[in-house]
Amino acid sequence: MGKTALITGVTGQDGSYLAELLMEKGYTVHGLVRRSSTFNTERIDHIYQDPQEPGRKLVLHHADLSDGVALVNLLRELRPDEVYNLGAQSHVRVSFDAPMYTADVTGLGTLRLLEAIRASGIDTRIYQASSSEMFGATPPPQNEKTPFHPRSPYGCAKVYSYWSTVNYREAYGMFAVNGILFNHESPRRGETFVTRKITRAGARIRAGLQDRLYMGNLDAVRDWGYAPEYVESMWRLLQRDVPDDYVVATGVPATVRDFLQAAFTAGGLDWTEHVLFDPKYERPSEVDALVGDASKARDLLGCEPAVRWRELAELMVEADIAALDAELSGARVRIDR
Ligand code: NAP
Ligand code: F7E
Repeated sequence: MGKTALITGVTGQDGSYLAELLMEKGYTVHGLVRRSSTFNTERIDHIYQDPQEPGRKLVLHHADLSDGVALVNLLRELRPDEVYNLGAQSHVRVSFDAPMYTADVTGLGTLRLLEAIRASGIDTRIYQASSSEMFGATPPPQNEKTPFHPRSPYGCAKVYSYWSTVNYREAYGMFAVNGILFNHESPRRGETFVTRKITRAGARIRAGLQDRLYMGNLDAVRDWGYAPEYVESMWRLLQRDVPDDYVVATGVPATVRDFLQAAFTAGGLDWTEHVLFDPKYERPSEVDALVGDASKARDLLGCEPAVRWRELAELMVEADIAALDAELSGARVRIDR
């Protein structure tokens, strides 16, 4: 019998890659989907299986991280071997506009899930999607021993979730682990995160559909990796004999300006002719620099991300150009990278 996994946030960037990976490994994957008035399954449409299909490997369930009772019921019914908690209000800028909602879903949502596991009495392993945003103002390089100093409601909510996960491990002996992942991107990245905003705009400017791109702080330093490689690390974290927390990162810094220049150059454009500043995209408190020291994950898990930020910029621009060409020619666009 193959293993069973439950993924919260299965419709997100990481959830979609993780579902693919686990299905390839023979898992039956259950995905938690929140109700929406429009379809929100675009990233997993290519692996979707109809309920009538015999022996299907991907099963979707309507629930929400704000609904603790639904989580208990789901866990009791499914009894998964592994739970990946990827669901979150994950946008840092938006978390300043919706701090309570972010605290509820990104912070308390994790506690609800941990309690649901405890209340349902099942024996399962849980992965918590912790974030480099927890380090915030603490200068790089950041590793598992670096003190947290979050700079946004999102960062604060993730710190709460991190410590709740550690607490359930210590208090109840639960196999609960934190992956402290630095920024990771892909052609499936949400359109309002900086990398995708840049590569999508590059494709549209190249096609003559827009001329300007308004942006915030170009001096911020990030450590950008490739999402499909990072979801492999999530799985590896749950296969260890002993539960523990790990940083996952490339260790290679770049500014937003570096990424912008690389992406626009790959699209045959000069970014200085198109980019304008709009303070609307600045944050009330910024995280200036995140650069990870992932030596523990490299030594103990064998995680060594290969794709660096420049290659990532190029592959994301290429994907956005191809998607736009397909859209303009009326072909159905499939996000399969
Ligand atoms: P994402 O693309 O924004 O996906 C977030 C997922 O959470 C989506 O499936 C979303 O559903 C779901 N969600 C939102 N609110 C929910 C709720 N109330 N109940 C249940 N599900 C809800 O994020 P991602 O980039 O894949 O990141 C995955 C996780 O890793 C997140 O927890 C994020 O905070 C964390 N993380 C991300 C990065 C990164 O660089 N990508 C780095 C460190 C940590 P809809 O599709 O319906 O919106
Ligand atoms: O911003 C600057 C912005 O929104 C990166 C999430 O996945 O990674 C992500 O959080 C940087 C910031 O990602 C614009 O000020 C400039 O310094 O792409 P981002 P993030 O805030 O780093 C962490 C690890 C997570 O856990 C989060 O879930 O880019 N920036 N101009 C801009 N950012 C945006 N979004 N838009 C701009 O126009």
